[in-house]
Amino acid sequence: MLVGVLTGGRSMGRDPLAELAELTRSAGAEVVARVVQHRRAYNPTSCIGKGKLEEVRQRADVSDANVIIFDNDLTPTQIREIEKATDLKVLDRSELILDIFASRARTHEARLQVELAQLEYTAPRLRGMWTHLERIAGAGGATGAGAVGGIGTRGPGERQIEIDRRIVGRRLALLKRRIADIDRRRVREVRSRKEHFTVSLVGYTNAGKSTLMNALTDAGVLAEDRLFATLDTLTRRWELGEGKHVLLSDTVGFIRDLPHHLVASFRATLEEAIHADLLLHVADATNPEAIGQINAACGVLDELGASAKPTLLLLNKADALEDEVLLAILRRNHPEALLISARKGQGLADLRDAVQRQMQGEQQRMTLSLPARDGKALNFLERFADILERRFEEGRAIVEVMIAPRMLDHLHGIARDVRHAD
Ligand SMILES: Nc1nc2c(ncn2[C@@H]2O[C@H](COP(=O)(O)OP(=O)(O)OP(=O)(O)O)[C@@H](O)[C@H]2O)c(=O)[nH]1
Ligand SMILES: [Mg+2]
Repeated sequence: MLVGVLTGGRSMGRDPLAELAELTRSAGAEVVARVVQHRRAYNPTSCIGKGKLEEVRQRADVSDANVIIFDNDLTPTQIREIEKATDLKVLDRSELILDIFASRARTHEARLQVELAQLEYTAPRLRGMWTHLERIAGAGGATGAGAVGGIGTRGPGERQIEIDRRIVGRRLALLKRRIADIDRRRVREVRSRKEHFTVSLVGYTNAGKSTLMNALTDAGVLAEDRLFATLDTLTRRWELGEGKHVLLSDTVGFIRDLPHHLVASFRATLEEAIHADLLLHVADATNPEAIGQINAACGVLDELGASAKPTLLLLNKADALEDEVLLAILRRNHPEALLISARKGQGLADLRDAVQRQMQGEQQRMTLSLPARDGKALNFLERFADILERRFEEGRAIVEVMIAPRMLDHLHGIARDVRHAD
């Protein structure tokens, strides 16, 4: 059973619980009932009002629901109150997202990241429970587990609290260490691709990133109509023609109000996107919430420190567009955006041109002189720069090239004797 509380000015489009229903379906559950309440503010003790809580209890009973999912995040007190009143398990939106991530995590890295996010999210709740237990245990006069109380206040419950707290603390520290290792390895890996132009697919979950990845490369990644189908990062060569290529990465999707811990935990996975030369922001132009989703994705990029990257917006699913008005608004807000269909291959030639222009945009014209025998360096120029003219003089190759500053740095790294001849 889904419950949504619409507070103050928060309007959530036509169907306020559409996304929560999608998340629920993606988690493998079936929605049997929905309740929406308009309130000025959340009720601090039970989120919804007292009368509404009774209605929720009755509706849940009639529809045979076995879990209640709230569209907003709940405090430990609110969860306790609602569970007490309804006798059902209560989840909030963040927990539901974390649950989907946990069930989807396949790689070792993703599993560690999800566990960290889950522990970080639940630890304060456990703490809430602990203080509750502490109050019971400490009724004899002590005020906390660590306080020096009178005889008899250090009951078994209290000892358990300390043990649990230490176990969670140790596990958190271990996970953080392991993830830090992965982070460092990722950074090295990403840096080692410096001589390639890297492009990352980013955007709201279910926008069609993986479908586009498959259309552009032969990655064969899983693409399906579920939220968070992709949880890790995959990188493949994308041949642009004329011997040019870029490295294209597909990664985990974004969602509005992404649990903060999840963003932090998935930094390693998102490393590729953070360091890409170009971001392709994929948006589902058929979704009534497209505008909000584009803004939410921009918000996450901002949080990751990647909002200043060169970005190209792709309005995807052009083959299934129905809402002319929405499209007109999207085009007016983002005149530079490309309209594509990853499924039908529509607009992909334009996309390729745009990426090529972006690649060339950073190139500068210059004349270089290097030893004619340095096959490695000449080969590098053939692959990663545009050679306009080439001649040989006294054992040296004089080449006029269009080359990106990054590539020039790399050339200096692999060739011993490169001189600027202009
Ligand atoms: N009609 C239509 N459907 C599309 C298009 N591109 C993707 N889809 C569908 O949209 C759904 C989601 O596609 P994915 O490629 O898995 O989306 P994603 O952005 O990778 O999603 P996550 O990995 O979950 O973040 C799938 O059912 C796709 O078949 C398109 O151009 N047109
Ligand atoms: Mg995907």
